Amino acid sequence: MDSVFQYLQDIKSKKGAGYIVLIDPDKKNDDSLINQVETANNSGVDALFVGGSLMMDSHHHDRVAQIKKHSEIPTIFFPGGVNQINNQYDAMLFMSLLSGRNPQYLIGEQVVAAPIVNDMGMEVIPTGYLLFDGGAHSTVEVISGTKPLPMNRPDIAVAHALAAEYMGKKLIYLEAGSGAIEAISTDIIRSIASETNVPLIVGGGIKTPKAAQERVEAGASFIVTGTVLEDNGDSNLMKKFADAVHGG
Ligand code: 1GP
Repeated sequence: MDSVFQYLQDIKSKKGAGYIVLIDPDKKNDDSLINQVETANNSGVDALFVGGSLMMDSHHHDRVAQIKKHSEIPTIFFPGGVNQINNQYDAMLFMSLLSGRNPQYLIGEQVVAAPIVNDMGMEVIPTGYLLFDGGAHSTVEVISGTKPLPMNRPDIAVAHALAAEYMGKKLIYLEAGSGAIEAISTDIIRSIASETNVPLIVGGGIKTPKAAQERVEAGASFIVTGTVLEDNGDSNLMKKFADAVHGG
């Protein structure tokens, strides 16, 4: 593989869009972690994102090692903070929380992380992260101390996405927050996709394959699901999501 970013671009051009499963290496998922990774290996999932905003015990790095050991697809660090960096990953989203006005998450964490990442030689994918109001106070909203963007203002959303593009971001993550009541609206996705050229990752509160497919049709390049797969009785759900995202 040339690079994980190239791999993601190839997925987009070959399949139309990519399906990514978010695995939160937190205590609450301890029992289901390996099962989630093995199901992803066998369900047509294109990559894993690994990360979370809050860790409720000290075993984060052990769980990441387990995930990496079992994963047969690219495992990408989705950082909640500099304390979560380790050298297990194939690449990381080097994110800046551009929807917020908290300097710690715009540049502070990044400056602390950069020399560590450089020393590890990890691939970085510059990513603009835009948090929207998905109707539930998300953990990232609380931890980052930032206000999410309103879901009913495509003009504000487009302005942020254009700024991300002009700042050189290679991906833009439209986030409704893990466990959101409302996923990113198709209006917001359509508005941003028509004004920018950066591939859009869309996640937060996507609960059905149909909702995923609608977001791809609106212009999403990558769909992320996490919560809906945790403790889910339907062992085929990941495959159903993958098929929907890939236009099956
Ligand atoms: C959160 O976008 C991801 O960062 C996934 O959200 O857990 O709601 O699927 P869900």
